[in-house]
Amino acid sequence: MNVREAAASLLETASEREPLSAEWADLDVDTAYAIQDEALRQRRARGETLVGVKLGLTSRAKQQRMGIDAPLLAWLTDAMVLPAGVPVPPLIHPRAEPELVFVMGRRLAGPGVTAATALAAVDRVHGGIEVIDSRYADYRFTLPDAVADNGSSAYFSVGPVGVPPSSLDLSLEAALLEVDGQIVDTATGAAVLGHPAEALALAANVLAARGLALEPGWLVLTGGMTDAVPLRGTSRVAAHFSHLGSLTLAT
Ligand code: OOG
Ligand code: MG
Repeated sequence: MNVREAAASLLETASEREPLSAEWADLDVDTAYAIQDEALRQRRARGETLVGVKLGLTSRAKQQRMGIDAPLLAWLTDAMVLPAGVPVPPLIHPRAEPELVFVMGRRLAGPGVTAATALAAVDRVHGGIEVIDSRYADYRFTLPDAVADNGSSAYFSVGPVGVPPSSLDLSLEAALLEVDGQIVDTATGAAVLGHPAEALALAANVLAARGLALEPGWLVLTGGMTDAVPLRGTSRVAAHFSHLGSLTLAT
């Protein structure tokens, strides 16, 4: 199997499959990012538009659940946007997680980007919910597997309230995750690498190593603040933020 075939096969996957590393034993992180980039190329060839990036595995809750202690980066396209009021389409084994979402005002290029310089390039911050859906059985994967699978990306929804990041202390911004009327988990922005701006800086610095930058208007999902909740058997999941409003997904 080569990079192009791996990307095409992951893009086509509509039910649980074995991890890529089961058949590609020496798959490394760099090759996995090449597969992710090739999958983006194939998505664009079928008409999707790049709208930004997401970070994954930036909180301890997520790292512990997945057994991986390093963050990852993945691509977001317009086909992954779930507009308000649209129910989550059928997926393999979807899970939802609350995230803080930046909208870039200016281009942000690494290396050497700090949390402070990163925040200065942001136009506004929103609350959001990401719906992940690993193509791998039981979400069992290595870091290269998850990178090749574009960070388990499926859909995401951005809440209606956006404010300049300077108007809030994002490390203290709280999210309550509600499933069918029960609060099942809570976290603040500090769960994300100490401050979500650290995740933004990381994204700029990791992209710089590949000759890329965060572009004006891009969305940046900074990573699940809490553990993700399975959507099977649920009918409604909501995230309530302390200053960034609420959003609800019908599941
Ligand atoms: C990998 C994707 C992680 C996040 O926010 O941590 C992610 C996974 O958990 O399947 O999107
Ligand atoms: Mg996520």
